[in-house]
Amino acid sequence: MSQLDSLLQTLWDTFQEMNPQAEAIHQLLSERGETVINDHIAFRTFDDPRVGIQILAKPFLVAGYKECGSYEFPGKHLFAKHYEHSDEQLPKIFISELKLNEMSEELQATAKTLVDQISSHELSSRQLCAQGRLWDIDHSTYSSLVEESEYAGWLSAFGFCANHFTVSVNALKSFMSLQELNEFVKSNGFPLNAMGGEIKGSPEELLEQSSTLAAQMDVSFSDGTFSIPSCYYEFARRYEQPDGKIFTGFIAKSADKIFQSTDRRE
Ligand code: OOG
Ligand code: NI
Repeated sequence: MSQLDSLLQTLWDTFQEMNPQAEAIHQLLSERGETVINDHIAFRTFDDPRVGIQILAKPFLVAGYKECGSYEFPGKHLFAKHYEHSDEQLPKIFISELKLNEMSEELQATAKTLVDQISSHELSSRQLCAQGRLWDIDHSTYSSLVEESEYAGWLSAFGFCANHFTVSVNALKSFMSLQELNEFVKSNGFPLNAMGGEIKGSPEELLEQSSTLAAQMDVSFSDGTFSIPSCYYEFARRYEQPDGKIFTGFIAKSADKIFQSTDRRE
């Protein structure tokens, strides 16, 4: 098994543990005779140069991935890049980072204390993106982060892991549309993120996406265990460009709503 294959396997195993719903949906699709191909995998980080996008991207670049698109999310203070491999069976990689200098002094200071706790050994690990949470944090610190930025809160609780895997709807044989897959997912008891409509994007935009709402997970903080939103599963259908090639990028307006799949719900 190549280093990349084993990294992808580790990320998938951790993701399934964090979101048993994804495992269940994957299983249901397999039982229908589908072979699930991942369209992309997404990661989150801070733009601190010790852990920024470039650092998380390392194992993918080493494995031959190339940087392709970049995206801005002004309302959420996020920046993102995506990477592609010439082997189209390999998932695209989407990595976003929180622009710390646009955040409050308190949030910046907290982020620094979290990153300061990562050992130099861990920082130099080529596979930082799969190391999980490398710091201690208490629930009240998480709560103050999440008040300012849901993204910062999520990252502080889970650290470095796949935030979601994404089923390629194009590769499914028994679903004619994303709508049909959404109905299948919902009828099996898994609610979808309805923010901005269940389907984000359109055939004209060359990408349609939907996602489950992140599963609640018990997370241990230094002052106790609390149930908070963890990872989600995404579904993406891509369309051909006028030149006949399939669109491989992302749509910032849609992604902006997909991020909200990990928001807290009352
Ligand atoms: C990423 C959200 C954006 C997409 O496919 O547009 C995204 C995240 O939640 O970290 O994955
Ligand atoms: Ni995604």
